[in-house]
Amino acid sequence: MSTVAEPHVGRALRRKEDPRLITGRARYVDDISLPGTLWAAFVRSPEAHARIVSIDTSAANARPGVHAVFTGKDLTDLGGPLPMAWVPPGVEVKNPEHWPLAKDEVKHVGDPVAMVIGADRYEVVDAAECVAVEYESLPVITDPEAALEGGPFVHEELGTNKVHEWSLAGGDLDAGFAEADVVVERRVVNHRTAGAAIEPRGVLADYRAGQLTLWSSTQVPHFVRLFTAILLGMSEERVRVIAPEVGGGFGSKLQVYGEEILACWASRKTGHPIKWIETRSENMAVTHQGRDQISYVRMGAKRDGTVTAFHVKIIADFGAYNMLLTPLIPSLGAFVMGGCYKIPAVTTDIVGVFTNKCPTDAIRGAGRPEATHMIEVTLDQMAAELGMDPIEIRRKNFIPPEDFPAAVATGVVYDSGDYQKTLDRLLEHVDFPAFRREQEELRGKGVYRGIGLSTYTEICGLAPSRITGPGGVGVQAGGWESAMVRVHNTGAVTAYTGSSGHGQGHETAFAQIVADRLGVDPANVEVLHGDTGTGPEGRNTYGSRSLAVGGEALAKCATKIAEKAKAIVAYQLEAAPEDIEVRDGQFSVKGSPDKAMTLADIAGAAYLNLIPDGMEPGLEDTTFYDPENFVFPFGAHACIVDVDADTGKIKVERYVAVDDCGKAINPLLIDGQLHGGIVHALGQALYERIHYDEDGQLVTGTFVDYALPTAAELPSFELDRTETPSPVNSLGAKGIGEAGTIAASAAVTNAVIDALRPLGVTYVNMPLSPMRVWEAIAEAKGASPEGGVHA
Ligand code: MCN
Repeated sequence: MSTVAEPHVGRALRRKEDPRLITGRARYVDDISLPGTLWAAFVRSPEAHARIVSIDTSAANARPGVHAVFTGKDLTDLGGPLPMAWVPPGVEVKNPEHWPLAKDEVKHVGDPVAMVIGADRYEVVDAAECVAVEYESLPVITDPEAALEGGPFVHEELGTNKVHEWSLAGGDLDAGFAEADVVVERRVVNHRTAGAAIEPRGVLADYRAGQLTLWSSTQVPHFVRLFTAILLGMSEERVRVIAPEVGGGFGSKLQVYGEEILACWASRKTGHPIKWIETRSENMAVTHQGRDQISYVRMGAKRDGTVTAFHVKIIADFGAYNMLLTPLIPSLGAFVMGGCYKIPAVTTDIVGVFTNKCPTDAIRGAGRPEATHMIEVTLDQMAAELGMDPIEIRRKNFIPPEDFPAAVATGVVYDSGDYQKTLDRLLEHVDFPAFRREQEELRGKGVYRGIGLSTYTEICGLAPSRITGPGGVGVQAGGWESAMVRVHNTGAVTAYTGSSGHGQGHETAFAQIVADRLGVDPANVEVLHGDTGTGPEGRNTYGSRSLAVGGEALAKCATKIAEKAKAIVAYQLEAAPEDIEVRDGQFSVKGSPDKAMTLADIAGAAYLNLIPDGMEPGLEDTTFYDPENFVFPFGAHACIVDVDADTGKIKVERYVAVDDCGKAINPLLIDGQLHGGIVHALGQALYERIHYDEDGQLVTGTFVDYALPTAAELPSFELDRTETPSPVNSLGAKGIGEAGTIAASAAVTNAVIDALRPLGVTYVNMPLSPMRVWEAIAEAKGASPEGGVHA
């Protein structure tokens, strides 16, 4: 008796991409060499705000091997400044020109003023140091709240530092607060972070015979192609952008960078391929940064813990310019500002501000970690105020499972959810009553142990054009994804996706999806991505969209092929197409497993035209998929910390996470994404901080000052999953790429506050550095000699 093979979807297959990555066989931009390549180096501003009085390039030009030195004044044939693609209807967004080489003024440290082109990688760096730039210093502003009050202005001609105002309101806020017995207000700081990918950015541009090829370490090759074509005045199909192996992006490579445009422009100008590889120092100073929000939050609740209203005012520090999506980022959080709770009135008011710092834009989570931090930390504050257990206040307010699909106050419809279930599962791993007993005992010994929860939901699968289009996501608003599946004569399959993975493992999970539909082994499915020249138009990778949108596009495409294959098999074996099933790696007739064809047999028939009359030969297809809705993953995380009350040092003892991303395609990939995501957020909360001094100088510009966590700092995470399928796509899947980052900063912050309550600490903002925590303890002692708990 034949055993039916298990589907590949749902299995923890090892990553197909890993052998080449861990044996040094992968090809990054810096591994690619073209004959005749010239190197680029940039002269960057040491000043945070200054007028460019003069630039003397003569000494640099005179150096051996230097071919050219370009400044902003040379960019006369560039089609315009760098793009900003969020144009929400009815909202005025101030968008001063942002040229890839500053023309008259520099606005932040690292703003490029000249580009040196030469034959040797190291020579150009030396030559860049010979470019003499005379600056006239201008006043600097780095504090976003002060910047809103008045000058100095980053862009003097605007007469303000305010970029825009944007609000999302649902429900009657006044009524909600009027109904509340208790109102909690806090100032929540979400400090600035770096993407800090392992591979810094890099570009290699080759313009020849009217065709341009750009290799770039980017998450978004199709966006880069579009804007490169526009700015260079080229027809888009003449531009090919290839993202070869990309060593991580974490949002920081969701951008159209000046260096990409300049390399292309200079290649056309000089007739040589142009290459530039970012240094780590440049990466820290000029690759876009993230977060940097100061928020004033207000939550109202009844005595029994029912939350009646939530109001958030966000001051978002955009740095010196708008980049591709800068003003959109805080808005992404607004859609889920009610979290997984049934809050009748939720309002988010956002104001964007220019300061003399590197611009901010999407960093993993992009607006949603900030929103979750606000809700989850404030909910704990409310619980403390009401003398309620943090678990109970959550249970009280969860949207119940029977409400799904659930229309929430912010206007979006959560696709599916069972928040109670993930929390219950979490509590199977973490015995709260036992923890409280242990905590009490330890306090007696002077050990301050705390536990923090974060029960979150997020919005991802960024796509639905019907929503993102009217929302103003610029020229590339169409939020669909494309897929192409080609079955070769041999029965091997090539699957192309318009998403552009850069560490997530698409080649493995997407192969599993296609394999199941076509009855082949995932090893025989090669997944191609990241090259605008090899497949249809695409929308790339960000916003945890690739699986739910790109994976579904591939599923649909493979299903079309399977349908055609069934028709061919039916014709060949004289059966009805509806009687053909994919089983045990073959297309067989139901009830007669011996009457079967392999995919290779079917492809052979398709290419030899041994197919029904009127059917097109060949076995390949293309699909564009635009979902009806976003998807809303969720989960319950708990963090346990010990805080050294003498030094403020925090040790994470345990981190337990139960997540639900709908149907799991590959649990191993999901765990990997969660590991990275949780580390990202714990890193921000505990160690990482981009800090500028009052003069706009970057203080944390190296990995010595910008402390990325390592395995030594953190415990092994304990992960579990529930599966609540999404009704939005046939896979039932939601995204997971950002979930850990979205959940974790609140869990650790709540844990630290929980640990320090006996010392009188009731609230503390990130970064939870030893100094900050020690100060919070000292302040609490000073404010309350008895060490009581403050409201
Ligand atoms: N997956 C799965 N089953 C699901 C959901 C996802 O097996 N139900 C798998 C997917 O097949 C994919 C991975 O998990 O291999 C993540 O899928 P998805 O949630 O769709 O997210 P994206 O692939 O769109 O990745 C984007 C997301 C973002 S926005 C950032 S930022 C980020 C991240 O993923 N940057 C990363 N993860 C990263 N991981 C690495 N290694 N490097 C980065 O730069």
